[in-house]
Amino acid sequence: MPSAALMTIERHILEAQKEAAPQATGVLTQLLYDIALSAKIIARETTRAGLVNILGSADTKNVYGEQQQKLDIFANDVIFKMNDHTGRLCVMASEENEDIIPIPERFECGKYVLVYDPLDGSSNVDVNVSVGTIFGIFRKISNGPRGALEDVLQAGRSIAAAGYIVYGPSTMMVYTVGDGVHGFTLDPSVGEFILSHENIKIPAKSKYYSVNQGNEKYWTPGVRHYVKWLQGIYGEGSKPLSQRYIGSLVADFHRNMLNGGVYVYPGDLNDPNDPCGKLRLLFEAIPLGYIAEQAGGAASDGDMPVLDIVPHKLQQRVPLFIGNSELVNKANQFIRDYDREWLEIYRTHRDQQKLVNRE
Ligand code: AHM
Ligand code: MG
Repeated sequence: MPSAALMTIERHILEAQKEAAPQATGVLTQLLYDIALSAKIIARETTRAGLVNILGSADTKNVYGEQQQKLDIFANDVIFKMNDHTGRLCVMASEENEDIIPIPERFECGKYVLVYDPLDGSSNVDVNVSVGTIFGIFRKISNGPRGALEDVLQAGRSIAAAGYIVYGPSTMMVYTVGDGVHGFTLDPSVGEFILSHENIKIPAKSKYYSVNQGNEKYWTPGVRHYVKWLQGIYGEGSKPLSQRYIGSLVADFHRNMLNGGVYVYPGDLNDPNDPCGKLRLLFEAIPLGYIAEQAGGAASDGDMPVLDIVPHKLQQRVPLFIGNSELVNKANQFIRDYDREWLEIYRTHRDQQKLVNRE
């Protein structure tokens, strides 16, 4: 067994898989390694972003009507091209694409499904602030020879692996296959991700909460009370948590997972037709929710664990409370106590899948 300093991500994934599933064929291992390789290529571009003409918005908007950055398109492309021909995947879905991304007919289909947000928080690139990639891997469940929408719209409980890459002062990749959460730091001198954070656990004692306080006027009463509670305004003997908000979910989540805390992007009642907040269930909340649970934390939409929600569409949005489980449970409690009106409206949006199935 090599010392931790020599443990590359490839070796770690391989050894973890051998232990967890000795009969495994190694496909998941190779798939994770392909993602690590994509991450290195994206990292090379994010660190050079100020030097080449890749900054600034492209002339396209993404499926949410947001202006895309050129690096979004680049990262989206790298991940697709690294994975379209390997025979490991049957279908992909990206936050930047409106529909599922089929594997081109000329390539073989495999047994896994990849969902990803290629460059989360990409508006931060222009100002040289951390961004990230988020991914989740499911198993194919449809019967046809190629992958289908059904393979992508799976509840988080059936996820096989998840991870993220944070492009910060150094590049880190964090992943789980259900046996804890492990973090690797890219050593640019050798071009390898080296194990730097083994078996990460969210600290029991929290330091931080992260929320966009600028949205306060849209918050529901439950969220207002909850944030006041985090600020220690209700006493209860605890000192206030510090507020930290980068506006890059991966970076905010990463800090809170290592140092203790909770990230909050709530739903609101600004528009009753859109009570779900900003973040995406499939591309952001489910993969990070799986990591949070594996690290001993929790992830909720304010009502139930995000991993138990069955997505009914690719672009489904969801409120997100993620991090230390005590702080996440407290959010659920405030919402239950103060937000009946919001909950009723929100649940009808979230539970469309169940309604469709009942018809
Ligand atoms: P994106 O996927 O379009 O980059 O948006 C997601 C990002 C998250 O990384 C971040 O936490 C959040 O949006 C910030 O939103 P806001 O500016 O509303 O606080
Ligand atoms: Mg995103």
